[in-house]
Amino acid sequence: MQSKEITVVGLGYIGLPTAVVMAGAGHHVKGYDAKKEVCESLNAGKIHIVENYLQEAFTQVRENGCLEITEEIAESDIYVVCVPTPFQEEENEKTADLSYVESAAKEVAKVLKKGDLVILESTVPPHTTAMMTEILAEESGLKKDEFYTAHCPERVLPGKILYELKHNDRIIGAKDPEAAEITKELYETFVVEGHCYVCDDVTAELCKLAENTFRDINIAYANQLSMLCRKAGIDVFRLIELANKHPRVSILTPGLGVGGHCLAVDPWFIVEKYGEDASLIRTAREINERKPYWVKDQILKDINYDKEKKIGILGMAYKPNIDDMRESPSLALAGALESDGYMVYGCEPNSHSDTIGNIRLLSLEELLNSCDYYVVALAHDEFKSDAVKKRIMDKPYYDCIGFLRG
Ligand code: SAJ
Repeated sequence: MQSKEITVVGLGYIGLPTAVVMAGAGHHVKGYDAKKEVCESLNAGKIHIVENYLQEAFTQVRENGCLEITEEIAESDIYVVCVPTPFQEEENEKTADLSYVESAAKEVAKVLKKGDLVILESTVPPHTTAMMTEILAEESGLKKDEFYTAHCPERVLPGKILYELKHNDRIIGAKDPEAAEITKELYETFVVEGHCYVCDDVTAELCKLAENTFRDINIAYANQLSMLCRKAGIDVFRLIELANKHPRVSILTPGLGVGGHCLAVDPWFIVEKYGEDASLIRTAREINERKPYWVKDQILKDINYDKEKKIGILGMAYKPNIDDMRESPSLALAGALESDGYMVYGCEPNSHSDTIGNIRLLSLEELLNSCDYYVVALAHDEFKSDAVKKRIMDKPYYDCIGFLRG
């Protein structure tokens, strides 16, 4: 495929690295974000997220002139939509908030021409690609068969995004097989190791949700085991280690809960569509959501409900060695302790803030010096030295992740 004019809509954790990788593959990429401050920071040469090797790769494609940052959606042949799809909560039901997809489609429609291709990368409930196609047609005045649309859900792991963008297999779904083929050709220009598989749009939408739900259910199982083992008075980490010696068993690791914008969100998109038929998926989500509150109860028993005790949480992000705190179970735990009147502090070496909501953040040294009880939530590199582990074990603690074992 020759080099293309591509506009990437949304320059967050997925859109920015995708724009950089596409530009690195020789396409002329125009990155657009609705947040002015994001465009300003990028135009000043500085990326606004923490991701390994991304700053260097960004600087390189900017210097080569392959990536422009624009404050309006620029006209192109191909549009790649990478906007957030959080959930919204109404009457205890969680449903996908598709407002960003809708407004991105309306913006793209303003510049859409015959023969253009619009690819949706955001994780979405089934039938959203069809909805996006409707909006594009309505707003642009083009007929649905005068432009192409496809869904190619992102599948990359934060921390390894640049590597995984080039090495992971991709699933490309479109109602029109020609649209899927054109999208496949485009992705094959930068997916150097993985394969691109084509299918219809709804299969691609559900495939992405099924992947993250698989992981969420497996972790829910591990979290449920951790609660049972506490009752049984045995070490869940040893139990899982031994169970995993079986050639067909691979239980994941229990933790304080499941966070992030993917596993903690995507299963709800299936529950939203299929209700009771998705009861296992709902139950797993509920177990993982409840876990920080269960841990809170264990901590309170340990400190004998003493409100004079200072509780320090090691790790506030949603997983190790990143700064992303979306849906972080550490925030749920801290918030619950704080609203019950307990003194709680966090330590997050990847954040430069002094507070998160009402929770004060301390340096590792300050937290280890001032708290009476520690909660080990994440295995950040900064916590891994023997000296730090020893200082944690000198006081009472709750180790959610088996960090201090052996
Ligand atoms: N976690 C555990 N135990 C484990 C593994 C993870 O408690 O054994 C927790 C983590 O601490 C974290 C949460 O699960 O709170 C999610 O972390 P993760 O590393 O499993 O996944 P994400 O959310 O960073 O990225 C996932 C990936 N999906 C799968 O592995 C199936 C990634 O490939 C997707 O691209 C990403 O979701 C996404 O954007 O959808």
